Amino acid sequence: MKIKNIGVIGAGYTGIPAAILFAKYYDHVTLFQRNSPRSGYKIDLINSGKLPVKSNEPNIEKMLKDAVTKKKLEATSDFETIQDLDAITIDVQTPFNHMKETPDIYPLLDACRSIGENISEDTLVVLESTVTPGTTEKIVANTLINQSGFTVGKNLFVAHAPERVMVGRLLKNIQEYDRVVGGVEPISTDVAVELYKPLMTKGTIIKTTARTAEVIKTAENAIRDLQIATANQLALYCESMNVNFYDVYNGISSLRGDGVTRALLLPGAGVGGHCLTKDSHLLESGIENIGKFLDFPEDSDSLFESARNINKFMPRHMKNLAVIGLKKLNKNPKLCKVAVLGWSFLPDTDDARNSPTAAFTLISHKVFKEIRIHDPFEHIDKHNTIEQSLENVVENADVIMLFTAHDEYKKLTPGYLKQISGHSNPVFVDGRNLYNSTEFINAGFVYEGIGRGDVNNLRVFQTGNDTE
Ligand code: SAJ
Repeated sequence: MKIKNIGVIGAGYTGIPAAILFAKYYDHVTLFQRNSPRSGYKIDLINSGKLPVKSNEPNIEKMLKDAVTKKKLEATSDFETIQDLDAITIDVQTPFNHMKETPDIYPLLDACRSIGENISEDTLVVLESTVTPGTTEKIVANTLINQSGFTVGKNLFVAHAPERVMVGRLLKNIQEYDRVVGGVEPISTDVAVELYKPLMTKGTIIKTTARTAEVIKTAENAIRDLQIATANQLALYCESMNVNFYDVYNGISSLRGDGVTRALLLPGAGVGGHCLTKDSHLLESGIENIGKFLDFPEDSDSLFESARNINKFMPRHMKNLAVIGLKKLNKNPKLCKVAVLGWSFLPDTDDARNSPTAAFTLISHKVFKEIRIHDPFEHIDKHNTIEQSLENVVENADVIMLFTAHDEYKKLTPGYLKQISGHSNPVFVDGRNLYNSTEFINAGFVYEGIGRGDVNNLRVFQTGNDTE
């Protein structure tokens, strides 16, 4: 089957780079976007060559503009044009409804129905979004079969090829990372492999089944969440035993040899983002979805649930460190002002999905007199005001807390922070081990750092009479 015209459903972080790259190697790409109040604006923006998602990746917007100018890429909300396509990828969001403990499959179902109503014979449909194992067979293939009357493997081909795009590395990853491609049956796998082959500059294609591809994707993020949780749990132990986590980290990392590895990641103020906070839940809901029998005690938390709980605890630990620091100064937290540095969930991006800082403010607004939040990027949040003037946020702050290691925070000195706080002994809580604790302590700060059991319990150095 010759693939010439491609459709991508969903103009988001994964759909847009996919469409841009398909436009480079195929005749034409149609990027479908619901004309919804929240996202409909993207259609005109993309058709004017403008990127609706922030990316500091070089030349991605230029590639979009070129594709649009050459009429190789067009955004639309008209799903009827699907009938003219040879291949379609689905890149809609697949949120996890934490209240109901189930994946929210409505956006995916809506996309499958739109495709099923308009699809022509011999079309390939590939799900790129991250989903619960079993979804490609049970939701995507079944919906398309029921709506189109086609037969998978004969005049309809269905596969899962999970995206591995990362903030700031959207195009690079698609071309250079290995790509897992799994059909709901073998012919669909082969047809889907042909779609991705031209895009792979360095990466190779790993052929498998749709279900295995779903487990690979959700598990690779569940395992990363687990690795971070290991670091966070160990950091809490180090604080308790007056040990520096980073000394332990270096010691453990020295254990190297044939086949010996210890992939320890870093502790921090919390785990945010759209991937790690949901993918272990998606993985485990696969047991419910297609699992036959699970020989594991029903009443005990899985390893991945425990990891989620440890990572979700870290914003609370940040609050506790702030309160501990204030107590050392005999200050009542309810009379104190807190300055938070960082709202984005990762450094140097405006992406704040599942921000650990949001989790912190949720549990802290009744603990302190006032909480002000700074971030170098512009953020709109319905519950919090995020300011871009550092002086205004830190002015008169009893506590300064670092949540996100943005580049621009690296140049801040204890002297400068102390001067704009106006206090002779402010508390500093370092949530990302960004600073030199000794410099802060010698400048009169009460320093509390994640994993810093070696310095968190030092007595306060008084620099002159404390005016508070
Ligand atoms: N974090 C830590 N300690 C670490 C690493 C991260 O606390 O050692 C925190 C970060 O501060 C952030 C959260 O975890 O709040 C998530 O960080 P992340 O680096 O995992 O970034 P994500 O959420 O964008 O994860 C994505 C994933 N990519 C895809 O799903 C396609 C993940 O598979 C990648 O490994 C990750 O990017 C990456 O390595 O950049």
